Amino acid sequence: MLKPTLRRACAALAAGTSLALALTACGGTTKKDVKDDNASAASAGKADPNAATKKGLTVGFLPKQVNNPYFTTADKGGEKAVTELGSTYKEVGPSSATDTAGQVSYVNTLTQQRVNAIAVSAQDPGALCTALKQAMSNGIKVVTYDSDTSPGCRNAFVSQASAEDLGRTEVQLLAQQIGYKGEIAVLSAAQTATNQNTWIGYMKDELKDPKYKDIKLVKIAYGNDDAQQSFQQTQGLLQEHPNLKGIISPTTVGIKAAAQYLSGSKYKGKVKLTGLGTPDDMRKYVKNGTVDAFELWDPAKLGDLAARTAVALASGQITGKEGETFKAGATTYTIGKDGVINLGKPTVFDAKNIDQFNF
Ligand code: RAM
Repeated sequence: MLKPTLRRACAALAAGTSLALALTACGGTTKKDVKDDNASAASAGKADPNAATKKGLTVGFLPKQVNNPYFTTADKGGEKAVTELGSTYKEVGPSSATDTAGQVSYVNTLTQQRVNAIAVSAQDPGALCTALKQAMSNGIKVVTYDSDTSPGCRNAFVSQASAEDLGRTEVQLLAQQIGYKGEIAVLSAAQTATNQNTWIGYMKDELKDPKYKDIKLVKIAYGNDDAQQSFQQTQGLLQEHPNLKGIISPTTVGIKAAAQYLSGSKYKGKVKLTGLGTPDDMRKYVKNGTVDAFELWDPAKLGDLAARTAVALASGQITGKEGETFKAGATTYTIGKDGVINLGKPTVFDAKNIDQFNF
C-alpha cells in the first residue's frame, strides 16, 4: 500500500503527465512481476525478416555510467550505426555505476520522449523492470547490452561474449599465471551488476574443478566502477590477505585501478592481475611487467550490434524470439535462448599483440 503522501504525489503525477508514466513511477515490483521477469519479453506478433529497415527512428542509449571510457567507446559504436541506418541517436545516463534510481528516471524520460527504442546496460537485474515494461507497453523496443535485466524486462540482450566463456577463461588465465596455487580475490564493479555477477558465478563453478584444488578464492571486493574506490579496495585486499597471489578484476575500471596500485607497490609482478580491460588502459601495465595477460571484446562492436538490434526490432524484422535471424552489417546473427544475441569471442591481450589494438 502506498503512503498517503506518496499516493497524493502519484495522483498529481497521473493528472499532470501520462498515466503510463505515473504507473511507472508509483508502481512497485510485485510477486507476479518477478515471476514474469524470467521469461524473455519477445514482442507480440510475427517477425518479418524482409521488412524494410525503418528510418527516422530515435534510439536512446542508456549506459551503466556515462563517464566510463568503456561506455564512451561502446556508445560511439552505437551512434555510428544508428546514424548510418538513417535514424537519430541520443545518449543519457548517470555518472555513477551505483545509481539505479537515476537509471530508472532516465528510462522514464526516454519513454516520455517517445523514443522508438532503448538500448540499456543495466546496473541491476530487477530495478529497471517496472520502468522498462512500461516503455515496452508504450510500443518502445528495449535491448539490453553489456549488462542484462531479467529476461522479461527487455525484448533482447546483446551479450559481449558467452558469459560462461568469460567467467571460466578469466580463472584459467589467472591459474596459469600463479602456477595453479595460492589465494586469489576478485575485484568487481557494483554489487548488483548483472554482468559481473554472472561471470563471477561461472568463475566459482570453474574453481570447483580438481585442477584448482590448491587455489582458494578468499574475497570478492566491490570497487563500484569508481577509480578511487577500486584502488582502495585493491590496497585493502593486500592488507587483509598478505599471501594473496592473484586478482581477477572483471571490469575495465577495476582492473585499471588495481594495475595502478600494484605497479606502484612492492607487489608489482608478484601478485598477478587479470580480468577485463581495454588495451589502451592496460598497455603501460603490460609493458612495465605488472600484468601478463587480460581480455576484452571490442566495445564499439558491442554498441554497433546493440544499435542494429534496436533498429531491427523497431522495424519488425525480429521480435526477440529464439531462432529469429537478422543481418547486422555484413554478419547474420541468430537470436538464442532467452532472447540473447552473442557478439562473438573475446580477445586475450598480452605483450605480443597489445600494440595491434587501439581502444
Ligand atoms: C566496466 C563495466 C562494464 C563491463 C566492463 C568490462 O566498464 O562494468 O559493464 O562490461 O567493465
